[in-house]
Amino acid sequence: MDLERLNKRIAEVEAEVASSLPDVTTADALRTLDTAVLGKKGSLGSLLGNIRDYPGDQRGQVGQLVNKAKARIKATLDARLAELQSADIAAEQSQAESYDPTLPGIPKPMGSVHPVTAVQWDVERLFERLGFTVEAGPEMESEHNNFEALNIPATHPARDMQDTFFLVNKMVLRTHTSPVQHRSMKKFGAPLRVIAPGRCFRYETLDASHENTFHQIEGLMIDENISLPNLIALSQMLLREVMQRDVKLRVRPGYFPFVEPGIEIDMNCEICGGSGCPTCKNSGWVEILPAGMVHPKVLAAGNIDTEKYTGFAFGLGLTRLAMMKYGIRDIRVLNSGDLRPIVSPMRLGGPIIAGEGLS
Ligand code: FA5
Repeated sequence: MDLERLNKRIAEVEAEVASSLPDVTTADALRTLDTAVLGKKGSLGSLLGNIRDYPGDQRGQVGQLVNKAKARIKATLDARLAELQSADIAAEQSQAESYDPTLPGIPKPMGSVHPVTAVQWDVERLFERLGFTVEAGPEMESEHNNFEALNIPATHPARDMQDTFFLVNKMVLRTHTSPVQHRSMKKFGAPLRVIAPGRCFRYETLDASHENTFHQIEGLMIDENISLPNLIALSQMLLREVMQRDVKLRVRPGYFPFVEPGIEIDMNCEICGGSGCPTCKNSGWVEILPAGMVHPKVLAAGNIDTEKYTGFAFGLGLTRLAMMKYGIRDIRVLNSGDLRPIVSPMRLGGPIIAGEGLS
């Protein structure tokens, strides 16, 4: 290429750059153009690659022509880059100026506590005030702790009272929280005040008041001179604390191999006020708090001195109590994933939230 053609080619490259610049709107695109023109293999950069083809006395001139053109193009590209950057800053500024900090925020829905948890907390608060500790036992329990330690040997007909999910290796899904009685006696000895909330599992036919997965709270108090009236007084206190008013109770004899004597404390059905409904199986009463004086065999299995100590135990039906407190007619709502929040405890005369759909 002679010098005249070289000059022409340089002018062409500069014209191409000038015409493509308006379409270059990002720094990345500008870098691509820079490489395509000024890079070693670029439209201008490559002109220096042929410098050896020129006679020796022209090579200096060729170098100068190309390098000066390079400097001009580089200056043009830098100016475009500055333009793009200041446009970006302006865009950011105008976005920032359009932000109005006085506008109200986007409200996020609040989570709420499950009714069973809320009642569990009520019960825990009361018992902690009375000097009880809160224990937890495992949901997967040994047959021994779930039955034998509670005076229910393998052949005892009482095993049929609780439909059990049997696992392998002599383990079961605990059918009640009573195994925590045995665990606590062994762990703490006497005197002892403990409650143990937790999930229980039974192979049940489901209805408005029976679930296969439900919650109980076990209570156990062992000391000298503990008697049944202590238990009944505490039960009244417990239900008053949760319901925030006096509740009509009924006490009747009950049979559980791990207590002697055993009682059943029922509460007036809060759903129907006692007139009868599917939740209370038309009896007007809900079984809520079976209890009794701990059987000496159970105390002995927990290494408690039966000459010195007596104790009472109860197994509060926590899920049913939550139904009574919040006017939930059907127990199945509680495991259904229904996210409606608790509004307020029920007052006789009408539930505030309800498992209306299922009742
Ligand atoms: C027991 O489970 C005994 N362990 C309670 C006990 C403890 C008695 C200590 C004496 C001393 P029961 O099977 O009745 O007893 O259950 C206790 C409470 O759990 C019942 O009154 C009821 O409120 C609740 N309950 C029982 N089965 C279910 C179920 N399938 N769904 C919902 N709640 C249930």
